[in-house]
Amino acid sequence: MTSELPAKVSDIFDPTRWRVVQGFEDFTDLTYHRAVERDAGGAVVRDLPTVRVAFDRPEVRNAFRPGTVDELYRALDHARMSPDVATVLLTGNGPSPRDGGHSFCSGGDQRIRGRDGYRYAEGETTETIDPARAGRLHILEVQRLIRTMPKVVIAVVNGWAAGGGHSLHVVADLTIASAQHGRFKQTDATVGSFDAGYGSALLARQIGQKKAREIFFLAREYSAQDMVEMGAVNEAVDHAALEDVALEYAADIARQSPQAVRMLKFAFNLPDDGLAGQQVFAGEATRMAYMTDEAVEGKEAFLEKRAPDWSPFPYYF
Ligand code: S0N
Repeated sequence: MTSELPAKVSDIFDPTRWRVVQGFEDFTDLTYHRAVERDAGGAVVRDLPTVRVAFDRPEVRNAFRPGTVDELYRALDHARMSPDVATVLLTGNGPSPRDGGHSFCSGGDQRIRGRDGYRYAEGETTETIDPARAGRLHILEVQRLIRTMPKVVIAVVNGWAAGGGHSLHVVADLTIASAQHGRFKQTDATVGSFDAGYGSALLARQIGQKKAREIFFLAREYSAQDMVEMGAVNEAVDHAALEDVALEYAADIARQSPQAVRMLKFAFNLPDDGLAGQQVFAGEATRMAYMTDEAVEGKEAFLEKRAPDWSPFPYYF
């Protein structure tokens, strides 16, 4: 396997612990890495079950534009479909080369927000924008993917989590934040937008109605420790150790049964996700049922054009 080290993409990124995921070289707004174990010579000896997806626009506090969201969806969907990936670390590269500012994600790029939604490029107008793309809030598709993917998604908040970036940390399964640079601010209402889905309602489930309303209505700044105390962040850790701690979380997750973890994730989601949550949970239950002799008997009876024999299968356990 390769011994080539990836480029250092952030101040706390340790290139010896990662390799670039092949097939995503066209990314401009994100980086996508796979955790690895290397031997003493630096050669990769094995992949670990963790990936790192990072916003890579630190000069604008890692704001996302539509192309960023496209890339984010592609990386997360690749992680979703990779059978040997248990955990996704979602984070931000940086700090900013312009002013040294640290950021996880500052939400939608306000420079390209138009009356009819986000434009794909600066300079696009109402007349030139592709009507199929105008007004798309497809960050919400990413939120749903994070919510329904059968993996644990950890928001590794290395700096500002603002606006739609704040909502991404809310929808992630776990959040670890830099004690020094992790900062949280829900600016949606300040700029005339509002995440009326997971970003607000799920936050209220997590920390209570009064605190969630305070965060949205007052748009104040909160530290990582404030968020730990509210129950919105699992742990505030020393900035330099943030990604090491995230990898320790991932190692603990990898020690658990994959099936148990995904059933638990879907069970945690279910009460807040209504019928959509029930569908995701039930889909897994059906998949597991297909592996039983009882379900096989139903299928085989159909193919053999006979009545199924349910007699070996109890009505009570
Ligand atoms: C993050 C903040 C608090 C950091 O402040 P700080 O450290 O003082 O840095 P700045 O000097 O402000 O920023 C440094 C440079 O980065 C640019 N920049 C920062 N954030 C953005 C951004 N989001 N878009 C574009 N540029 C950004 C600054 O302009 C500056 O560049 P220069 O020096 O050239 O001026 C602070 O930066 C801040 O408050 N940022 C804005 C945060 C914000 O309001 N985000 C948008 C909130 N809304 C959404 O995210 C909506 C998301 C969405 O798609 C959605 C989802 C659900 C429902 C609806 C929607 C919807 O679209 O409405």
